[in-house]
Amino acid sequence: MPFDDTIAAIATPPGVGGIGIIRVSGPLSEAIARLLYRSPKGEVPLKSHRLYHGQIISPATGAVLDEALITLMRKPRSYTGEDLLEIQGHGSPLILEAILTEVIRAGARPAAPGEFTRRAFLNNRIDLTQAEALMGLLTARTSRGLDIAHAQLQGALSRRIEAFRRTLIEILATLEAAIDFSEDDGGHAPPDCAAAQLGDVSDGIRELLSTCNEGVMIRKGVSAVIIGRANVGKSSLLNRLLGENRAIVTAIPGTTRDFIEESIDIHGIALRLTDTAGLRNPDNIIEKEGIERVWEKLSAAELVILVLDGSAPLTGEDHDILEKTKSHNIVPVINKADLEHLLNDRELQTWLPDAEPLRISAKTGFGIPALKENLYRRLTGEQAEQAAEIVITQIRHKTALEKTIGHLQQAQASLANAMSFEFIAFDLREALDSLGEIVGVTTSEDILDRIFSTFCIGK
Ligand SMILES: Nc1nc2c(ncn2[C@@H]2O[C@H](COP(=O)(O)OP(=O)(O)OP(=O)(O)O)[C@@H](O)[C@H]2O)c(=O)[nH]1
Ligand SMILES: [Mg+2]
Repeated sequence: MPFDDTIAAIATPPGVGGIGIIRVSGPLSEAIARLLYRSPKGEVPLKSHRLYHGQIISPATGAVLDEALITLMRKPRSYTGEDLLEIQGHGSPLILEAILTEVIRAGARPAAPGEFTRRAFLNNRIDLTQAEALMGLLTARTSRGLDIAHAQLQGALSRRIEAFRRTLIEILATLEAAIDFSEDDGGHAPPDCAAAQLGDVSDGIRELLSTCNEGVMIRKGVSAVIIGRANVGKSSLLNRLLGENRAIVTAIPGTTRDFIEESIDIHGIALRLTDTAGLRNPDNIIEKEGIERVWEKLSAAELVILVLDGSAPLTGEDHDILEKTKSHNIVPVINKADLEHLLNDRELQTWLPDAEPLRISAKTGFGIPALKENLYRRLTGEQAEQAAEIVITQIRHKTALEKTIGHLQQAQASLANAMSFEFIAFDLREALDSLGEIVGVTTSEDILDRIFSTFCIGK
């Protein structure tokens, strides 16, 4: 889809850097390069995909804006599939703004968020899953998240979806031939292999769907709040999980007041941990404020790590916390396992009949690996760690796959009941459309708007 306008943006992050890059894409790219670029050698041919050193000037005044490197990548071999100009200048916000202003004066317009990638998609350089993978690469929180985004960018998910689509198209072709055939002579021969093929596609899609829960967590991370009464060892636990002395730990109850947030990587899931103020009858207004905020934080957390002190009996404060966290997704832990166990397990069991609290020691590290495993299992369900290379990370993909399964079930039922082939063919076409939404063959404008608006400007 050729665009007749030219877009431009600063592609490097705001602030001071070693270099800064301005990207220009569209039919005016070469003209803009010729207008703003001065080579020390005089007139140069501006060959495609070559780096040229020289000056960027203001055409109106002749003033030198920067010493820079420029590359012109002629279509179709460019990121966007259009003529693309990259100007590498010094990473000064003022210089980059000045160059961008001249680029715009020369006829380009400021690019919208994600517009370069949107053009890459619309010019068939990449499909939609690859565009989403680019975003995944930029925002990955763990190395596993990065691996998944890389695989998706390389087309792993697209190839899987395309394989499903090819099989469905094959079945559809067989059915359509059979429809024509039955019109000719009234024969009605159901293709034997269609049911088996449909079953295979459904199984494959279900397998992909089974990765989604974990995939979304890998992409977005999960929030967990550490709560408990004062002095039970919440900050010590945060430090132990992080492997560094991030939070202040003292023997004085009421040490922590503000939230302290840090992330840890649990099998590729970024768990955002928040250490909180100990919940008790506050000593003063500062502590009171801290405690009130804990209850607010609790309501937004996906996971609650409830810390109890194993070296003391449960207190009224513990009871209060146990009561208030009943409806939350809690992982109870009994800390200070290195000390004599004075907590009444029976009493605790009446509060937590379904849970088996882990005994840990934030001080010695005892039980910490088991706690991490426990957190991971709590998040992903009982399923084993997904080793799958292709992991679904977008709810958008999940929804489309579920719709596909629905249509396939319908088609399978029609086939089993020897319904007319037209019915089966109808459902197969619907299934194909749903699969097509994932890669972008059949995706509406507003979905594209939603996807690309999450990108940064210049991407
Ligand atoms: N023996 C032992 N002491 C611990 C353990 N964990 C924490 N402590 C001690 O318990 C005291 C309180 O620890 P913190 O980590 O500050 O406890 P907290 O729950 O964050 O306390 P507040 O911020 O006041 O609510 C400190 O003296 C720690 O050294 C443990 O596993 N074993
Ligand atoms: Mg603390």
